[in-house]
Amino acid sequence: MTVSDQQMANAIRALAMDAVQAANSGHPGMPMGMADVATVLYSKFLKFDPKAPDWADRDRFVLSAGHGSMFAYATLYLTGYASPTIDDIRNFRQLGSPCAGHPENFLIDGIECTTGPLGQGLAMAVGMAIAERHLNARFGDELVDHRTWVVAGDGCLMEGINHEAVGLAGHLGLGRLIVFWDDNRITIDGATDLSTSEDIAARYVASGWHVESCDGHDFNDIERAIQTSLQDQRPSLIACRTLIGKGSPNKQGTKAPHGSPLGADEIIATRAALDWPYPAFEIPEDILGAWRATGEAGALKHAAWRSRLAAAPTAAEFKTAMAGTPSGAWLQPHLDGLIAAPQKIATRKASEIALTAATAALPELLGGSADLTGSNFTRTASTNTLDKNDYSGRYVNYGIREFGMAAAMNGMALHGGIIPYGGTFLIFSDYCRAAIRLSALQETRVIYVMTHDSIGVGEDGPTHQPIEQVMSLRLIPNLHVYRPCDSIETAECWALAIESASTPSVLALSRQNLPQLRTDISENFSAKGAYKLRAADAPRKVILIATGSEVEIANAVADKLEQQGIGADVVSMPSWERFDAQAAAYKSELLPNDTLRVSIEAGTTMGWERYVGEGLRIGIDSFGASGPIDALYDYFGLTADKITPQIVARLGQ
Ligand SMILES: Cc1ncc(C[n+]2csc(CCOP(=O)(O)OP(=O)(O)O)c2C)c(N)n1
Ligand SMILES: [Mg+2]
Repeated sequence: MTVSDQQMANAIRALAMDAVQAANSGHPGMPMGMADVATVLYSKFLKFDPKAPDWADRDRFVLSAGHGSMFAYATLYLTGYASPTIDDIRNFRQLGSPCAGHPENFLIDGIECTTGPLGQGLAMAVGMAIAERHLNARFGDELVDHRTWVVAGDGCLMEGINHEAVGLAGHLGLGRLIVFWDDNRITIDGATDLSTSEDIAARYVASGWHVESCDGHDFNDIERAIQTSLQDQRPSLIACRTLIGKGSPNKQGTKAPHGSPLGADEIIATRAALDWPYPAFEIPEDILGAWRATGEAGALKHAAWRSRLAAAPTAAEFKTAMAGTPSGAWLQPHLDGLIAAPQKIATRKASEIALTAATAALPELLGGSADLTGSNFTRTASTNTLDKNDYSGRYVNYGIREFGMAAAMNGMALHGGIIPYGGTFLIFSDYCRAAIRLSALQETRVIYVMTHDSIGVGEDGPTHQPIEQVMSLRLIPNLHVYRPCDSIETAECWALAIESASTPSVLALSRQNLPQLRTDISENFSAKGAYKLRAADAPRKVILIATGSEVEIANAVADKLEQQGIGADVVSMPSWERFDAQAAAYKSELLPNDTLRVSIEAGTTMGWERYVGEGLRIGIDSFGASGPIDALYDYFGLTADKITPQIVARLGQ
């Protein structure tokens, strides 16, 4: 007997309701509602090879409605990926199971990105679609020719980031991006008309999208909507009218199945309604066989692609790009040039000249800025504009969309073949913090170029002066926060950010000019996170620890102390995270407990206890103020004249 689409879809429904019931936690409604769409997508359209989840030219599938994670686990299992296994699904949401509450890219190969924070999945998919077009422009249809598919819920479309992502995708004409909207008109609190009256289709059309709608429970209609979308040059939104929890006779279409198990009785009723008499976690062989067969077409395409790659003149270049192991050879000649002609420049300017060298050497670097190109200095001679007329460009004008930019960069990094970097003011890191957090969690190599990193911004005033941002970014695990003090450290930090394949980086860069303090380039000292930039002359009584623009001030303080016969080391600490990772002996030698330690950073002092203990913490614990830079540094006490007496007084106690 041939297996029907309905039976295939019901296999997803059964796995979803049974796994959530077993865990006594989870979201059965979304996978049950979208099971029919999943069946059409996987059996007729998605290009995938379950045996090769990392095949570079696979279609990307993003479950933006990450709470419906059983949708992803069920489809991956049914189509025959090695992970998850049926036992993993039995252990849904249990500690150690790759079938975590929300899909996590680092737990399962077939999961393209980590989703759950609503809206970000779709926004990452925009980045994946940019990456696909860019690499297609670079390597041609032979090697890069795939689509990006998304399942998003009402929540994903309601979030603010959706406006940024949709605006960007429409502007860039990303026609290979197809979003299924699970138009079930239900969210947690109840019907969507409790909170929205928006004409979503009209908004998408106005943003340059093609919009289609279908009955999400009619296989033919779903197929028709997809076919129509494939013909359109614009990105597509397919509004799939569905019932949340479809199949559950007493709960479908209500808020009940959104985030709770159906319950034992309702599961019995649902089995009867679906004509699914099989025990929990048992998929009849013929139905499983039909699902496994959906991967066969992709496997053939994969084999053909491999032959094309083998014959392609650009094969080596393609493999290099996808491997993500960029050469660091650009750094040394760049440093040699800086030493030969020291410059007093802002670290944002130092970043530009480092980037000029790096982007010339590394075609994987793809930059952009959230409308602050002329301030972030993120564009170089090697990075032409990427737009819908020319995807070969390497510079995206993201517009004033910090969150959208950050999420898109996550998508590009996850896609592979690209090392994305993007600029904004450090103060607006808060606008994209949720995506920075996902960079760190997902282990993506995204480089955030965040300039105007302190009160050094000057006249723009407290709205534009970061106080707590540097410190708060240091709180995020697996994020490297760099605050380099001069052009040498800036280049070193860029090199570290580029080579850190599974850690995102923030480069906090000054607006104001800073002297080149480093003379020794025998080693990338920034890699240690902190190092002795200058050793005490007189017997050492104090260790000054500073970052970024305040290293210059620490140097001036050391001069004054030495004049009084007080020896002072100056430690530059461009990265806490890297310093923390050093051996205990290195750390205790650089910052011994028995010496007065003083931190100097133009930002919140909370946290510096970690390195100075009971010592002095010089910083700013209020908002900034509007005024010329020198007046501000004086007003906030960040001058050698104001810091030195405090140290002398402390030593005299
Ligand atoms: C940014 C964010 N805010 C809130 C939540 C909590 N949350 C999870 S699902 C959900 C409702 C989503 O509704 P919808 O997308 O329509 O999903 P459905 O109920 O249809 O499955 C909410 C508020 C979240 N995961 N992410
Ligand atoms: Mg909904």
